[in-house]
Amino acid sequence: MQKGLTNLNRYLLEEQRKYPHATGDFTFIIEQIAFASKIIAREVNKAGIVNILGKAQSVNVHGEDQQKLDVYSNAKMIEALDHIGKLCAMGSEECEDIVPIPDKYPKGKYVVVFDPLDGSSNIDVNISIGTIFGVYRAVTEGNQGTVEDFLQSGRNLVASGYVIYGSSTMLVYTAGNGVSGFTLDPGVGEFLLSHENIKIPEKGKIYSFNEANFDRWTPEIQNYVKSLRSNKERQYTGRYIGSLVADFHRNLLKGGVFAYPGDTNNPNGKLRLLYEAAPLAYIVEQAGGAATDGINNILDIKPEGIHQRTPLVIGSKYEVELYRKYVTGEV
Ligand code: AHM
Ligand code: MG
Repeated sequence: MQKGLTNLNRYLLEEQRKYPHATGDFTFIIEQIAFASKIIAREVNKAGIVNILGKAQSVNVHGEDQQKLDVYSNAKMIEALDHIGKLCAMGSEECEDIVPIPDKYPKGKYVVVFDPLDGSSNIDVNISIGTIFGVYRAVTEGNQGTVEDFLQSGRNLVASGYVIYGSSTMLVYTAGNGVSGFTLDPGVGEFLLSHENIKIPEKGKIYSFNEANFDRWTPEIQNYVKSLRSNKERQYTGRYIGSLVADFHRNLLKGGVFAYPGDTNNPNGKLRLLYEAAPLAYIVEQAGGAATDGINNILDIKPEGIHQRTPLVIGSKYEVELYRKYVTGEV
């Protein structure tokens, strides 16, 4: 497809035509997510000016401070998706329970999961943040949407993606046919195809961990990090923003590994399987990379609860596989 002239809608339409039985439901869902992300991008960009930065009065279900833009972004994602008749429920990192579709609207066969604004603690300091999303087919009968519909492994994802609000706003997306990136042209308000068939390098030179947690990691994880630091053939460099979408996006394009392992304080790490780890794992796998919790492929883990956390090691195949080998004692 021709770069620059292909907007997201055209791309989705052309993809849809490859599947004669496709109804367009799915295309509509992605378009609405993109729409919500443009509204979020606008607010993120003007946050400093209109003085809406700062913490809201509420704390989310994980006991973390919510920023006002979290609340706002969550509301916009729900508003963009609740009325379209394609979903039977939504799941958000910011909501304790699954989000039902209001009775007044028709229901559909999909469920959408999202972290509406990841890395929100970085908002005040002008660091790139992002929205992460995943789309599953509902598995339960009827169209009410139950928790069961969300407790699916990442293997069942129909699509996933993220939007990074950075020096430009970009939407990166897969529906199982490779990974494509679209950059928002603010002049026309359209996402334009800018990165076709994104592939992550097989090996990278970047590692991204919060090394302040080093003393709380297991000796196996410590040894893995030491092996990267002392690697003679490849001079690794450490890059850690502390904003998952930004760290992931850089490593996807440049190669490398991001890890948020478990530690003695938080055995399952910090990141959520459903809203963060699985959607990004699907992207990375489609780009030729890998994601593990140390033992299992992230995409094979079936969540037991919608807010379940998981250790996450994600990026280039070589570094992720090496991590698994260290943790399982193979090296
Ligand atoms: P959030 O979902 O509450 O915004 O937290 C997730 C963020 C990720 O973006 C980032 O990778 C991680 O927290 C950083 O954690 P830490 O500050 O412990 O290194
Ligand atoms: Mg998050």
